[in-house]
Amino acid sequence: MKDTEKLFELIKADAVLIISEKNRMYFTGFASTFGYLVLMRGNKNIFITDPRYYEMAQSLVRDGVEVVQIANGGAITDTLTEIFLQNNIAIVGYEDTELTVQQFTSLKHSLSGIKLVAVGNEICYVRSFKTETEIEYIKKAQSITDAAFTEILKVIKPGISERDVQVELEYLMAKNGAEGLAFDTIIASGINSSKPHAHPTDKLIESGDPVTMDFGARYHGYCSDMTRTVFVGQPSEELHKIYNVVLLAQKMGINNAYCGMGGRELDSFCREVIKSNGYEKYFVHSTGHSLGIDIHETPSASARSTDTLNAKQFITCEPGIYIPGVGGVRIEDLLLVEEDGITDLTTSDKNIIIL
Ligand SMILES: [Mn+2]
Repeated sequence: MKDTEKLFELIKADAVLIISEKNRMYFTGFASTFGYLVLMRGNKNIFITDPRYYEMAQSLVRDGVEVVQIANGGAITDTLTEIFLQNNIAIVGYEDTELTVQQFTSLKHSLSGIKLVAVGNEICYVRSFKTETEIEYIKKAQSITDAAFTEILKVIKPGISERDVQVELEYLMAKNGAEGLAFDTIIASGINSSKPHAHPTDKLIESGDPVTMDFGARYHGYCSDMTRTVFVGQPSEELHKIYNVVLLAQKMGINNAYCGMGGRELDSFCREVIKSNGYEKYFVHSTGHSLGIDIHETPSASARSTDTLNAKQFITCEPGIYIPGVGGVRIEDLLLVEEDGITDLTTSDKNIIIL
């Protein structure tokens, strides 16, 4: 659990209490719907869970995590208080980015002798640096996504509905090894494609339609994310032009990306191309985000980002242009930042595809 050492370097607390499902999964390597994890300095970590998970957790948690079963009928806070007392814990970090107000209030009430300090952002920061295993999971998730894209191209034709494309695409990801979805699949055709996060509808795809597909697979709990806009039959001159501008913007971002650059800098490489072609007001979202257990993690690439893109971090590059009543185009690749450069993990073709 090297990550806990990194975390304790950033915070002033004797222990950190992890309650959220995703952070528990991150620090224990074990997925469960119930549990409390106490991280302590010196790589002493205690995972408290109930009989549904106790036996399984013992064999599946990472090294350095002791599994404790909550006393039958006992309150979790009694177990926590005991652990804090035994280990001379006076200051406890909590996940301010994850807890509900109710959870926080109840924690504050039941752990009255303990000083609680917010450490949510520091946890996000530690999670943003991926281990080799996490990188492998994300690469695999992305390769599943690319494989599904190749196969869905055979399915898309005039007369098929957006919903049917969604279902087929999700099936293809599952067939290629996805254990689930990274997020709700976006399929937007024709003028629906001007809505960046459109939900798939029963609309039938017609000749000349752009079809934007934004989708991702989950593998060992880790996400992938990619977007392609393809055309069914010849697009209008305007949509063809928009496609070329978005493609140029995306390539400008990827080709100029480097380890240590600002997220804002990556955004501006893409945004400038769109701006110089007169479409600035139609690029209505940021350029990219990282991912991991969550589909959106830090760092981010936007005009307001203060993040740096460091080695072992991911970033998507996904500029888009959306014109209401006309349609939209988005192209998204997933990039891995490493000391010696950037790797584009998305292998699918992005030259204009006309089916
Ligand atoms: Mn994305």
